[in-house]
Amino acid sequence: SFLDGFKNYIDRFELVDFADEQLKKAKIAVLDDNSLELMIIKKIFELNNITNVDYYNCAEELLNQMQAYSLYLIDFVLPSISGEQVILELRKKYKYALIIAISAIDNQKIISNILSSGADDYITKPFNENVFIARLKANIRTFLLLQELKEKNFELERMVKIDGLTSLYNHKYMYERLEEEIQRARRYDKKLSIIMFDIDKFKCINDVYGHQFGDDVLIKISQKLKSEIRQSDIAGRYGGEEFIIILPETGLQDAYKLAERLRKSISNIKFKEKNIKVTISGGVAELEKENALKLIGKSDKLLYKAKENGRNRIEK
Ligand code: GH3
Ligand code: MG
Ligand code: MG
Ligand code: MG
Repeated sequence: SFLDGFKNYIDRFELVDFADEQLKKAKIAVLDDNSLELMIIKKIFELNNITNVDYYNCAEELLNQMQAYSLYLIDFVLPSISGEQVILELRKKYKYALIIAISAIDNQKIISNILSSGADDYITKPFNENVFIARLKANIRTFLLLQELKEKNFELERMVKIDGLTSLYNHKYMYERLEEEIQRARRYDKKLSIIMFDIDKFKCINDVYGHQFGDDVLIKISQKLKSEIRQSDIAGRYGGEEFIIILPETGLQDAYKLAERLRKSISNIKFKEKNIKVTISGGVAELEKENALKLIGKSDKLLYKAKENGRNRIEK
């Protein structure tokens, strides 16, 4: 693809050079039934040091081979199958390929068909070498910008639901997800439990060993948490040093077992340099008739009961 060495290409000046480089590296397929036309294109590419190109004079041959190209140049007027058909087929298979049609000049009907078939652009014959190459580069630039926006958007979507320190889900996500999971549990008549836990005497840990060490404790506990739960369980950082786990299709007893296992394994975490033991207290609640807020309240009350009963324990 055109994504090699991807960085901040919203900078349009850098983008020009990068698109030039990408065109030289790209895997390109050219389809034209006229071998003279193919030779002309080959000549233009060679003069511009663009060498990673395969040439096809038969549409079926291109469509039947397995490898994907970054850029397709497709002659629109072909003997056995329409260029439109070829482009539609390619587009179905390669959503993110750049597809550019080649067509004879001045045929408005053909040009409108080309663009409607899903081609990204068209270049008219006879070719002017400079226009031909410039047109390809311009298309690659647009393509790269779109790729970058897509990547950024993906990262933003991740950021709004993930806690930056621990990489667990954040409060907002956990609350919304709990509402969804409750609906799902009701709809399919399944059990659902949650575990809420809080680090014991965490203020002391911060005060004695420093805030930085406190952050490390939060990270280590989160890693342990992730390694102990199943794929279908959902773990989040609900507040400063408070965590919540949603356990779909899990009843109170199994949730309690998991919470106990977690409590023990967290108390066994070794912290380099500091020979300390960090413990948690937790509350486990199973869904009955309540909504998300009430279910969280139920586990929170049990968590405080665990604190009252001496900490380093789970209540259900
Ligand atoms: P308890 O056993 O009753 O839970 O005592 P505790 O000291 O853990 O409870 P408290 O709520 O008094 O203290 C929580 C502390 O967690 C206070 C706050 O400074 C600390 N904290 C919250 N978020 C963070 C964080 O992101 N990093 C660090 N290092 N500390 C945090
Ligand atoms: Mg032709
Ligand atoms: Mg605490
Ligand atoms: Mg707390």
